Amino acid sequence: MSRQYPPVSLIGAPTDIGAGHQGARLGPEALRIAGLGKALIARGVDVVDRGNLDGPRNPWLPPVDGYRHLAEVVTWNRAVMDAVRAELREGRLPIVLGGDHCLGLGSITAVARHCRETGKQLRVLWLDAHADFNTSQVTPSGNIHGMPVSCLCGIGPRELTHLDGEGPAITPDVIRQIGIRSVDQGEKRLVKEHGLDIYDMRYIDEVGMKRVMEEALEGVDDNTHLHVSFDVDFLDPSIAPGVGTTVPGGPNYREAQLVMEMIADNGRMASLDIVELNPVLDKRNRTGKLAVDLVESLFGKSTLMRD
Ligand code: EXY
Ligand code: MN
Ligand code: MN
Ligand code: MN
Repeated sequence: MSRQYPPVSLIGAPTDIGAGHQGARLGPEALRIAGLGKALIARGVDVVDRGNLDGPRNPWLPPVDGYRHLAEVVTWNRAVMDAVRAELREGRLPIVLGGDHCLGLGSITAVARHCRETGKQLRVLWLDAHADFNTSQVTPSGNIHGMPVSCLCGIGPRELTHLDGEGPAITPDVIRQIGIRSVDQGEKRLVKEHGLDIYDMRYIDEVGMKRVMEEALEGVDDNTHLHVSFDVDFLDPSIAPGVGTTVPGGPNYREAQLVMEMIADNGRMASLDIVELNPVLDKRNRTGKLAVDLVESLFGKSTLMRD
């Protein structure tokens, strides 16, 4: 028998407001067309698609004081935060369909607050090629999708570090980053300074994905809310070309599959982001379909019955 999952709500956030390429705003539709909802229903999950959130269009302007589109990023993230909060309060498992990764800010701010209110411990798995720990001083681009982790940890503009008016959502010890292989020069210094737990590709190559996941999931128990923030550029570009910021040398299909299966076996995932899918850069929605396939594994699909 497959495990019982809480009811799932799909929340589309069609924006590329934090990205350096346009097209991720089409991500929610690409995931729907790839069959995300149906695949979960086939796994026995109760799924409601809440449709898409509304927000400002992408004005496609250059950065101001180190940030591109800061006001619009704040508006989108408030909408995501409110939507995720509402679902968690109803005991549902929100899946944010991005959209670019700046949306992890709204999503995780809501999750962190829910954890404070319910007395749960929070663990965030950040599956990504990038550390997303830039600041306005060190960013090479001004794109805020390169900054959500630092903002969540309280480093950034007040509008983002205090999105819910309460203060930084998390401390760095809550996060485990997996698949990292692109960290900018100034960003490197910052991640060291703040002690981020990074399982980069070199470490994955040396010890193997199984051990990496055992370490990343250590201590995730019944009192833990596990949030998975899945940036599709985590995957090797040879299998996932449909993203704006490809970086070679990422996890292959089997490694990615194992990541998802081990999260499913752990059984504590209570919220999820799927971000950075850019169908404009994809080939026949191949990356969208792969993301759906991996989400099926996250929800317990495995070759053999293991439970
Ligand atoms: N580190 C680069 C920057 O800050 O511009 C690239 C960031 C890409 C972020 C993608 C979503 O993970
Ligand atoms: Mn809950
Ligand atoms: Mn990212
Ligand atoms: Mn990334």
